[in-house]
Amino acid sequence: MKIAILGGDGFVGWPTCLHLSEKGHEIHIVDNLSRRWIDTELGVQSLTPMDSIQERCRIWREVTGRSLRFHLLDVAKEYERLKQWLREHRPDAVIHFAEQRAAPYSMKTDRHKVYTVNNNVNATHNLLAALVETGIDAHLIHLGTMGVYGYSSIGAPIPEGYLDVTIDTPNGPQAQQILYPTRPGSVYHMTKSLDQILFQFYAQNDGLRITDLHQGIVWGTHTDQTRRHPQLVNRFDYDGDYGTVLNRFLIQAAIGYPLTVHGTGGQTRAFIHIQDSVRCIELALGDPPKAGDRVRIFNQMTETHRVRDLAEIVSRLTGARIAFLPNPRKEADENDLIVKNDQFLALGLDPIRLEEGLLSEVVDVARKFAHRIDRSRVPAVSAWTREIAERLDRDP
Ligand code: NAD
Ligand code: USQ
Repeated sequence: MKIAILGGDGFVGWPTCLHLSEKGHEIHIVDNLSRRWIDTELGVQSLTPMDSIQERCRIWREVTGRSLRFHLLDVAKEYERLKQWLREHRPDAVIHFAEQRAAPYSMKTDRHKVYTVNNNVNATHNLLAALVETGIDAHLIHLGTMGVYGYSSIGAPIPEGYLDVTIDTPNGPQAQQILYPTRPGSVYHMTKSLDQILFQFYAQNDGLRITDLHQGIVWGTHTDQTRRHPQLVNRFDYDGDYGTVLNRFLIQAAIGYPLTVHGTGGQTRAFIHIQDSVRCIELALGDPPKAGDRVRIFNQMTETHRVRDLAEIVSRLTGARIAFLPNPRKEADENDLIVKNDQFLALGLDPIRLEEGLLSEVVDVARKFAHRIDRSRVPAVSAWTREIAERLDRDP
């Protein structure tokens, strides 16, 4: 297949490009490199030393003989160029990662909120409108988030996207399936909730074939392909805005920084290893919906953990100390989380468990590159509300 990978220079995008290229697909990376610019804005860098995208593609060709083509394009701002690009290349599938993905970055200031909404909603809508306009019947796979469901404890498993409800009508009760009600916890998560409505409309109105992957927090660094050459290494974010919780705990342990648990650490979240994330995308690619089908939604996660339990696991492995800090976010202190992921298991996913991979991440990655860590960038300082910001100022 000819596959366009929007956001293919990012943390999940890059290993996906390599994995699908190795499977023999023709890969086109479309990215505006905004993530690299945001590193510059924040004064941080990936834990792992990343080469330019052009150099990464050159090395992949040298190692495997396969080519990856890179196209510098802003999917949110350059609608006409995007349409032209699609007309010219006519991909069989489009994988859409091209959004601003950090909740803390999306909550930093009003400017960051506006940027995140403009970038994410326009990127998704531009793509949908351009697919309809060009008449390209590509399978669109979008990376969404488990966070659209919200994290209140309801005691029942979260289904894969749709909820069975019964509505009382004058003619008696009517059974319906509706999109699971969204309850986003940040401006970033809100944009993913808006994406869902855009997908629903374009699938129903224009017959676009869409798969939305509601992904949990991705941890780890390497996949089989990124291991093949030091210059193919994946990015690894550890700073207070982009670093996700488990990857942050791993580097904190490596540099003797107390593990930064927000609040009581009773927040339960869904997780998936980067290798499984890439594999799930391949599985979804091989099982496209038909025109006229509703949006297919998969929960792309393999296990759930409470934040303080993760800290304890990392502490047991490494001897790191745990610090319970005031929470900069507005979120439930404690929640349960039960998630259905039957569809990927049925397609053959054999998940990598946390216990299998953690030690090698600490030793091979976090400790190897520990000298590149700027300790001053570790604290999470983006506050969800003015009141929380004032409280953190008084009691950092
Ligand atoms: P990332 O920030 O590392 O990568 C996103 C890529 O998209 C970057 O290379 C960036 O330059 C590019 N991009 C952003 N806006 C663009 C635009 N307007 N035009 C072109 N390119 C643009 O993020 P990631 O961690 O690889 O996440 C990829 C996707 O998966 C995101 O949509 C995210 O919401 C979702 N996701 C990520 C995680 C996670 O833990 N990392 C978990 C669940 C879902
Ligand atoms: N947390 C800590 N300490 C830290 C960092 C985070 O206790 O040092 C806590 C947070 O308060 C939160 C939880 O850990 O309760 C998860 O935070 P996170 O930064 O790891 O994850 P999140 O903000 O939810 O976002 C990440 C990705 C996002 C993706 C989402 C999937 O950045 O792109 O959509 O995970 S999910 O969480 O399932 O919605």
